[in-house]
Amino acid sequence: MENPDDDRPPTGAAEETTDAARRAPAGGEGPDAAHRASQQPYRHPAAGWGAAKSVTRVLMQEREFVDGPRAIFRMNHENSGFDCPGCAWPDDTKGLKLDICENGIKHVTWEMTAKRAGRELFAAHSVSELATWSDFALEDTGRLTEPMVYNEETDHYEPIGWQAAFALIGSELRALDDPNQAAFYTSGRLGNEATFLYQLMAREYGTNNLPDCSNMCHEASGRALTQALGTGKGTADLKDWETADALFIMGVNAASNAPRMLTALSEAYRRGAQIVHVNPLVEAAATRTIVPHDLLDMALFKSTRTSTLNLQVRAGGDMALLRGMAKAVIEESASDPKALDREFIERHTQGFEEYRALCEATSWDELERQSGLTRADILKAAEVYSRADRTLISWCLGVSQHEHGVETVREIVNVLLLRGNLGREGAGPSPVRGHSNVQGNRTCGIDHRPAPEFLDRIAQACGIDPPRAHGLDTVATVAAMHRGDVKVFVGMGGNFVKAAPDTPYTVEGMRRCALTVHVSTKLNRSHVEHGRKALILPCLGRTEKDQQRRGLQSTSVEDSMSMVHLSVGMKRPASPHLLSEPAIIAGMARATLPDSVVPWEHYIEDYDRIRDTMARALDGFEDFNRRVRLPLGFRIRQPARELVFLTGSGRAEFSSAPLPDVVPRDDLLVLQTMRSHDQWNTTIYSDDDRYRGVKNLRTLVLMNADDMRARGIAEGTPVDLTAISKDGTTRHLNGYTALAYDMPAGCAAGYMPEMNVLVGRADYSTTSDQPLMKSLSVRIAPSAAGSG
Ligand SMILES: Nc1nc2c(c(=O)[nH]1)N[C@H]1C(S)=C(S)[C@@H](COP(=O)(O)OP(=O)(O)OC[C@H]3O[C@@H](n4cnc5c(=O)[nH]c(N)nc54)[C@H](O)[C@@H]3O)O[C@H]1N2
Ligand SMILES: Nc1nc2c(c(=O)[nH]1)N[C@H]1C(S)=C(S)[C@@H](COP(=O)(O)OP(=O)(O)OC[C@H]3O[C@@H](n4cnc5c(=O)[nH]c(N)nc54)[C@H](O)[C@@H]3O)O[C@H]1N2
Ligand SMILES: [Mo]
Repeated sequence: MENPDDDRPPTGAAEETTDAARRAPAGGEGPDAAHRASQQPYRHPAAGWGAAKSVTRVLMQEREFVDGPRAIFRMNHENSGFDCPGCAWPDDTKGLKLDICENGIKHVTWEMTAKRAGRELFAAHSVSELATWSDFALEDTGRLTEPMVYNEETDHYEPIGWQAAFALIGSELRALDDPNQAAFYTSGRLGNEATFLYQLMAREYGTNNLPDCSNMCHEASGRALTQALGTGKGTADLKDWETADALFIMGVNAASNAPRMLTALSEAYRRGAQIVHVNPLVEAAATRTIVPHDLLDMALFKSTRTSTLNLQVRAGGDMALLRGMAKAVIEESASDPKALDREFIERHTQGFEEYRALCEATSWDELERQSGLTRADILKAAEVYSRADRTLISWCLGVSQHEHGVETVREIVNVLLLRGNLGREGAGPSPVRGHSNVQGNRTCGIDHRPAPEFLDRIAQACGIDPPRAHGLDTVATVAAMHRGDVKVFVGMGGNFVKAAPDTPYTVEGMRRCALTVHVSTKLNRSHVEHGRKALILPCLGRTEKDQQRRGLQSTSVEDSMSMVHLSVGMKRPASPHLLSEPAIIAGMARATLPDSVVPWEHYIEDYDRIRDTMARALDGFEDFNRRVRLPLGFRIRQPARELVFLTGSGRAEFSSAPLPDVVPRDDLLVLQTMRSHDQWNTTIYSDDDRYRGVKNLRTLVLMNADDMRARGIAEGTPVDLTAISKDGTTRHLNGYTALAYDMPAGCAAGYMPEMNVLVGRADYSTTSDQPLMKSLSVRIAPSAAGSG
C-alpha cells in the first residue's frame, strides 16, 4: 500500500526507508494486480498492432467507446480540433487525416473518462484513508466535479462554492507578511492565455515564485541554449526534420514519449538519411516502426527501420561522445579543410580556438572511458556527422537530467557550430519538450528568473509593477516550504508531491503549508498530502467546450518547434460545475487583489481580449489574434535560426567546459528513473511496459547482466537499493525485482515517479538546479529479507 507517511523519517535523520512491498498496488487497487509479472525481449516494430490493442483496452477501461473515437479524429487538426494534451511534438504540416499516436489517444481517453470523483466519494472516504490508496486508485476515481475544501475536524473534503473558495485563497494570500511566502506552480498543460494570466496574477501580487515542471525537465536545455545562442529554444522545425541528412537522437524514448517522432524517423530512413540513436538502452524507436498513422502499413505488417546506428553510451557519457566527435572532425580538418565550416566559425561564432585546444588536449583514452564507447564507435558517429551536409541533433531527459546537463547541451551546440549546422534547412538543435505546452508556458512568462526586458514590457502593457528579484524554482520551493518560508502553495495542474524529488521530504513540506490549492482534472497524491487548509479546484480539460459570456473560447499552445496554434474543445464538460483555467485564475486574482488594475472579468468574457494584451506584452506575438487563426498557426520568431544571436558577444558561443567524471566508483551504479510505455508522468495506466517486454511489474530495476553476477543477484530476484546523495545521506528502496537488460556496465534503470524517494533534496545540478533524475548513485544488493 502506498503511503509516504509511513516512510517518513524523524526530522533530520539521514536514513529513510521505503519498502517496495508497501508501495506496490495491492488488493486489486493496481491496474493489473491479479496478473503475474514477466519480462521478455520485445521483438516487434514500434507502434502497429500492439499499439492498436493497447488503445482499445484503454477505451474500454474508461468506458469511452462512443466519444473516444470521434474525438480522436479531431485531434491535432488545423484549428478545427483540440491539440493533443499528450506530448509537445508538432502537428503534421501536410494535411494528415489522422495525426495521432497510441499514447496520445490513451492520454485523451484518460481525460474523457466517464468515471466521476464527486462529493459522494469524498463523503465516503476520509483523507487519511484516501492517502493509503495507490496513485492508480486515486486517479481511477475519475474526473473531479466540483470545488472541495478540506475540513480538519472531519478529515474529509467537503463541497464549497467557487466564490467561497476564491475568498479563502484571497484572505490567506492577503494575510501573508510577504508575497514571497506564496509559490505558484505550473505543470506544462496550461494553455498560453491561462499562463499569461497566471504569471500576471503572481507578479501583480508581488512574487516571481513561479516553479514549474520545466525545472525538472528542460531547465538545462533552456539555460544552455540561452548562453550559447541567445534564445532558450531549439531552432529546428518539422521541415528541418524532413530535410536533414543526419539525425542524432540522444536520450529520448521516442516510441513511448514522442511517438509521432516515429513518422519523422521512418521518413528520414526512407529518404536515405543517417539516424544515430545515443542511449544506454536500445529503445523501440531505435529499431524499426510501423508508421503510427499509416493504416495500410499496419494491415500489411510493413515496418520501416528507424535507425542506422545505435550507440549505447554509459549514463552521462554523452558529453564525452560529443567531444570525441568534435576531436575527430578537428583532426580530420588537418588533411581536409572542408571538415570544418571555417567561414561560418569566423563570421558567426566566438571561442573556437579555446574549444579546439580543449578537444586536442583530451585524450582518446579519456573519451572512451567517459563515454563508455570504443574509439571506433566514436569515429563512426563522427564520420556520419562529417559526411552529412545537414545535421540535426535532438535530445530529451537522458541529456538534461544530469549534473552536467547544461554543459552537455552546450557541447551539442559546439558540435553543430563546427560545421555550420545552424540557421539553415535540415540543421540545428532540436530539444524534444515534454508536456504539450511546457514551451508556451515559458514563452508566456512562467519563469522564476524573468529577464528585465520581459518585466518592462509586462509593466508597460498591463500597468502592474512586477517584482524584480528572482523567485523560487521547484527544488527551492520544497526547501522553502520546509523552512516555513513558503506558506501558500498553488498548483496549476500537475502532481507536485509525486513529480518533485525526495517524496517524503516534499510531502512534509506540503503539510507545513497554511494553504495548498490544486487546480486539477483528477484526484492525485498532491491532494491528499496537503496543507493545514486545502482546496481542490476542478477545471475543464483541453478536450472540453469552454463556454464564456461572449461565446465558445479557444486557447493557444506552442509545440516543441515554436509553432503556436489554437486548440478548441469539443466535448460537453465532465460536470456543469467546472470552470476553465483562465476563469479560475481570474477568480483567485480578484479575491486576492480587490484593487487590481487588470480587467480580469472582462478578459474571461472573451479570450481574444487576453490575446490582444499578450500581443502588446510578449515578443513575437504581434497581431496574435489574426495569426493564431491561420491554418497552421504561426511560428514564433527564433532569432538564432536567422543567425541573430542575442548573446553578450552577438555571436554563437562555443563553450569549453571540462569533461565531468561520470564513471561510477567502487560498487556504485548510476541509476536513471524513466517512464514506462504505459504511463504519463505521475499517471500510471497499467503496470506493463510493452516495448521493454515487461508485463505487470513496476517495482523493477533493470541491470547489466555482469553487474548482477558480480553482486550475486539472480534474474528476477528481490534486491535492495541504497541511494547515496550528494550530501552523503542515504535513501532506500527495498524488495525491487532485478532484471537483466541490455545496457552498459555501471548503469541501472527503474521507473519514475516511484523512485523519487531515492532522489535526495541535495541531488540537483549546480548549473541548472535540475534534479539528477537520470544519475543517482546507488548500491544494489540482494534483498536482506531473503528471496521471496
Ligand atoms: N506517453 C508519454 N509521453 C510523454 C510523457 C509520458 O510520461 N508518457 N512525458 C512527457 C514529458 S513531461 C517529458 S519531459 C518527455 C520525456 O521523454 P523522455 O526523455 O524519453 O523520458 P524518459 O522516460 O525519462 O526517458 C529517458 C530516455 O533517456 C535515456 N537515458 C537515460 N540516461 C541517459 C544518458 O545518460 N544518456 C543518454 N543518451 N540517454 C539516457 C533512457 O534510456 C530513456 O530512453 O516525454 C513527454 N511525453
Ligand atoms: N524521478 C523522476 N521524477 C520526475 C521525472 C523523471 O524523469 N524522473 N520527470 C520530471 C518531469 S520531466 C516532469 S515534466 C514532471 C511532471 O510533473 P507534473 O506536471 O507535476 O505531473 P503530471 O503527472 O504531468 O500531472 C498529472 C496531473 O495533472 C492534472 N491534470 C491533467 N490534465 C490537466 C489539465 O488539463 N488541467 C489541469 N489544471 N490539471 C490537469 C491531473 O490532476 C493529473 O493528476 O515530473 C518530473 N519528475
Ligand atoms: Mo517533462
